[in-house]
Formats: sequence, structure tokens, C-alpha cells
Amino acid sequence: MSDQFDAIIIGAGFGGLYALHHLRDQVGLSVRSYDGAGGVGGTWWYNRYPGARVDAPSSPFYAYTFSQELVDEWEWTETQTAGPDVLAYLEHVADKFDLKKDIHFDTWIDDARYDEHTQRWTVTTSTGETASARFLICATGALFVANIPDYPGIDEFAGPIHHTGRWPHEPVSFEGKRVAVIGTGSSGVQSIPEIAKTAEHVTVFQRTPQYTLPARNRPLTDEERREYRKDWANLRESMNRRGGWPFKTHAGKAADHTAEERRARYEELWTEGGMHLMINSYRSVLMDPEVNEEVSEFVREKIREKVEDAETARKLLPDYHIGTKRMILDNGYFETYNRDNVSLVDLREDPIERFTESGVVTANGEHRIDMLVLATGFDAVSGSMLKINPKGRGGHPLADKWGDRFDTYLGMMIAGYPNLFMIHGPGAPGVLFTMPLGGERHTAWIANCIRHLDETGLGAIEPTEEAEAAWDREITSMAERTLYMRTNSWYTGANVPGKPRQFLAHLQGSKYFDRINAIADEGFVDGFVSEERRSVDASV
Ligand code: N01
Repeated sequence: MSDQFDAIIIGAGFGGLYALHHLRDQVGLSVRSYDGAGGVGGTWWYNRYPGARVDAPSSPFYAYTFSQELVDEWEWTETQTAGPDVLAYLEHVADKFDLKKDIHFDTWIDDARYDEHTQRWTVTTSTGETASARFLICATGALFVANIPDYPGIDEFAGPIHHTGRWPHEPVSFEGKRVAVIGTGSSGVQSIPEIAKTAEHVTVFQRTPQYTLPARNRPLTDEERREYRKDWANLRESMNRRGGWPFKTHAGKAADHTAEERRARYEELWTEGGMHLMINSYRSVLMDPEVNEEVSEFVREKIREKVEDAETARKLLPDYHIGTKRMILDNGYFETYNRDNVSLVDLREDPIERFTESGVVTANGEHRIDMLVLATGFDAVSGSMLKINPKGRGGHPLADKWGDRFDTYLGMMIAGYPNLFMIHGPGAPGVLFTMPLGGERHTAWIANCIRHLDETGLGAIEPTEEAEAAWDREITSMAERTLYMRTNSWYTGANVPGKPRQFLAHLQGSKYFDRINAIADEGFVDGFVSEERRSVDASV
């Protein structure tokens, strides 16, 4: 007989840890969590590459918001938190709320299957366990399944290959090594300056040049910590209302300002650093190609100023609409190309043909290397769910349903998969809202849904296919009103060969949460079907 729980949670990152705490300690459910990793942290457990930092307006906002006590006792040290500090924080949270006793680490979900008769999910794991629960909560991470390029001969390369999202736990030395880095997204931009500090030579293989904004990382002051602790309730409220961050956005129109005034504004926001140039320049920056081009060109100018060699600078100049790939914060990325031990290969002009035992062959010749770093990103948002590939009604695998479209309702539930909830699933705001806060809000919604079922004698709930189709249309039409759809990015699925093209995030963070909460307040009727609870022996 399998272990029986009210809820099973997959994942022990930000989303899964909070779900365990809330559902177990506040709602009173019996809960078992699983994670394939050896400890808590989710994305932070895996992404230990040198230079890993939060690439968002960070301390203290990239953190849990629900506990004033936690806010008061945790000492964030820098404005842009480093990966190891995020991990230390999550360890602290797990200890403070006594979470680890209910998490089975080093345990992968091999199979997750819904039984229509018992209205329960059963999981079997890589360690041979079987467990069942009424509710399956997938906090499996938006950026988990590594995107590994399949260049000819890559398996023949004799040196170590490290993907930034699967970085070894033991120290990696670059001393005296010729290192190739493929990929210049956040992970590449963060790691390349660090690797270049000790490597003999770093060759960066760039497919698309990227815009970055200066992180302006600095120590947090005692005064700042006192201030945010004192005002936490208001800040939290403000984060909820303002797309996940407590910052006011500029409501003015670009056309109301002269070119000189706009320029001065960009300079001010650039000097301020972080994401401010994007979130606080003009609202239309992600809608209006002209405004966007002005901001894009402003950042290109900064790149030209930073990179000494004109030919290298030319290769580094991005030409897509700024902000339509995930914005990157940097700590000396472009300056790294002024070092003698760093060179750049523009794959658009000089593509990779194959790997050999000792190097990379591009159209222009061979680059001999000792180590390969793949900063090539992830099969984002949908990839981690498909890795589990839950089987819903009739044993139907999710991989079949999601073959050409990642249908969900509210980014949280899937027709044909009753009582399965996702935290940050396709069609939720995900990384376009603050992930820890978004996870708290998703969990609150899930808890309300479970209470609703219990109070009304219902055993199962799922969305209708019509609701999913309408949700898909809504997300797509919102994205089509912006410039996002014009760019190849992981937001659109374009980074993984063969992946269906679909905008994966809801673009109205705060309004999205108002919307899902209104559906909850009205009794989970709009878009849902539910079934009476069957009194079946769960062990059957
Ligand atoms: O991945 P990416 P990432 N040949 O997909 C290139 C989050 N993050 O790991 O742009 C050659 O952004 C690809 O090129 P192109 C953050 O949200 C969070 O850097 O597709 N190149 C691109 O340059 C971020 O957005 C933190 O043409 C290939 C790069 O590899 C997300 O993770 C910290 C290639 C991949 O960039 C992903 O960032 C760091 C190929 N075959 C990252 N395939 C936090 O703070 C891909 N590329 C939580």
C-alpha cells in the first residue's frame, strides 16, 4: 500500500517550500514533498556557476514576503543578492519552519498518475517509493530543464562540459585553462567576467548580442534594512499592486517630452541602475517600436563606449527590441572584452560546425579549448512539467496534450488533469512578476481551492477546454499588442529547437492575481467543472 497524503508537492525551491509551509502549517493538510536535488533551493541549488546573482530588483524584494519575523531576522547584505546568499536564506527558511522532515530529497518523480475512481494522484519515485494524495502540486520551476545544443561531435570533446544550470557542487578551477563559453543570456553575462578573472583564455561564442543594464550592486546599509523592515506591510502591498516590485512606474508619455528631456531621463535611470531604465522610462517602451528603438540605441551607445575594440563592439551590438528578451543586469560584462585573455566569436558570421576531442571548429577555423561552458539556457516554463509528464484522465500523458500548445487555465490548472495545480505554469506571469511573491499568491489560491472543495463536498476540480482556449487567446492577444512576439526568446519558446511557438507568460502580473482571486471569490465556477467527492477507500 502506498503512503497517503492530502497533498504531494514536487519541488523544494521558492515555490515548493512555501507551498509546503502554508498547506501543512496554515491549512492543516498532510503533505509530502519530493525533490530530485540533494537539498532545498530549486533553481539556486543547481545554478551555482560563478557570478550567479538575482537578475531582478533584488534585496529584500526577491524573497518571501509573508512573514514579518523572517523579514526582520534575515540580514540581506547586498542590493543584488549572490546565488550562495539566496541558498543560505532558503536553508534558513527550511530550518525555521521545520520543512525538511517532510521533503524527500534526491528523489525524482518517475510517474504521476490520476485515478478517476479514487480521485487521487499516485506518484512513484526513483527511490522506489509510491505515494498518493488528493492534490498534486507541481512547483517544478520555470527554468529547470537544461537546453543542451546538439552540435556534431560535442560528445567527442574530451574536456569537462559544464552547463550553468547544472553546475558542479565542487569548485571548478579555470586556472591555466582555455575555456569556451556558448551563450550570452543572463547566465553567460554573469559568469563570463568571473571565468575571465582566472582562465588562461576565454572564447565567447555568441549567437545573439544582448542588451544589459548595470546592476550597480552595492552593500545594503543598516538604515535601508531598518527602513524596509519598518514599512514592510506597505511595501508588500505595493509589490502586490505594482507587478511584483514596490517601485512607482513613470506614467508620462514619451511624446510629451523633448528628445533632450528623454535622453536626460534615460541617463538618470541608467545611473540608478538595475531594471529602472526598462520599468520606469516610458510605459510604451515595450509597445511602441520608436520609443523602444530610442532606448535600444541609448544602450548600444553605452556598449560602444565600454568596448575599446571597434570590431568587437560591432559584434556585441544587439539589434532586437530591448526588453523583449529577459533583461540582464551586469557587473562588468562588456568591459571584460577589453581584457587580453577574452575573445568573441560571432556565430552569425562564423557558425560552429562541429566539436573535436580538443576544440570547436567554426567556419573560420579551430579553437582549441580545455573546458566547455554551456550557458545555453533552459526548456523554460513547460519543460519541467513535461519531464514529469503526468497522466491524467484515461491515463492521457501531458506530453500528448501539450504536443503543439501548452494549454492551461490561469497558468495553474489543466483540463483532463483534475486536482493538479502548477505554481508558475505556462500562462501565469512567472518571471514577469516577482517569483517568490507570485508563488505565495499561487499557493494562497490553491489553498482556497482545496478549502472550497472540502466545504462543498467536492472531490475533484479541473478547467474546461473552452476556458483553456479562451485563456490562450487572451495571453496571445496581450503579447501580440507588444513587441515581445517579434523576438526569438525563451518567452516565446524560440530558444529550443522544435518547441512550439507560444508566448508563455501572462503580461499583467497584478491584474492577473486580482483576476484569479475574483474567480476564487465567486466559488471556482468560471471556467471550471467539478465532481462530488466519492467515498472510496484511498488504498484501493
Ligand atoms: O539562458 P538564456 P540563461 N548555439 O536562454 C544561447 C534566468 N536567470 O541561462 O539568444 C549557440 O537567456 C542563446 O542565444 P539566443 C533569467 O530569467 C535567472 O542565460 O537564443 N547559442 C542565449 O545567448 C534568464 O533569462 C537568474 O540566440 C545558443 C543563451 O544561449 C533565464 O534564467 C540568473 C544555443 C541562453 O540564454 C535564462 O538565462 C541567471 C546554441 N545552440 C539566469 N542555444 C536569477 O537571478 C542557446 N544559445 C534567478
